[in-house]
Amino acid sequence: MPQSFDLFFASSNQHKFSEAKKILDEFGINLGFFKCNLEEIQSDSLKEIAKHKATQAFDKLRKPVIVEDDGLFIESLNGFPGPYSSYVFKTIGNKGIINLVKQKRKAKFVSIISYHDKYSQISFESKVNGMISKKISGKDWGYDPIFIPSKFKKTFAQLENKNEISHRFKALKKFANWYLDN
Ligand code: ITT
Repeated sequence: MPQSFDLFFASSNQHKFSEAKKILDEFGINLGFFKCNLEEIQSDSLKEIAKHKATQAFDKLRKPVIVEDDGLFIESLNGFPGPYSSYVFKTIGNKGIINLVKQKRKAKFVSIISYHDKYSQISFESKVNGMISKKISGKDWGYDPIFIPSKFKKTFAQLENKNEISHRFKALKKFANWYLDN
């Protein structure tokens, strides 16, 4: 029997979907994967990028959908790579970031979740503060091997409980509370 989903997560990134699915399962929300490449507009605002991705995803799918836009903001680099995190990861990667960050290592990971259905569009934002590690440590996915959340000594890639403390978890929790209320 085909599975019925409450809503879909539109993304090209399997890691993001897998984490989001586990998180929303805990809220009793059954998330399906709509694997696709969404165009990212150039903007200083993650929220504007996420909203644009949500509109595109809904236009393609015509079903309730969420998208997520993330950014790693490094304080000593005036917030770089921020909204350009995806491009910077593909070009200079974690090694390049480590080479750029010398003394001041403070950073934050931000997540925007944008929901879109026939009637509405709404976005939720959350962040996790932390720092850029001195070396690449742990499992290879995105910036996880170089981001150490505050109050921890290990990178996201080394932590068992990333999914309980991450930017994604916090933004999805806000979304789930709204979704279940509506
Ligand atoms: P979409 O198709 O959903 O846009 P994406 O991989 O381009 O997928 P983003 O623009 O939201 O996703 O992410 C910006 C970059 O940050 C990208 O290189 C991601 O791999 C990385 N990233 C996002 N969340 C992450 C996380 O929890 N841990 C490590 N890296 C992450």
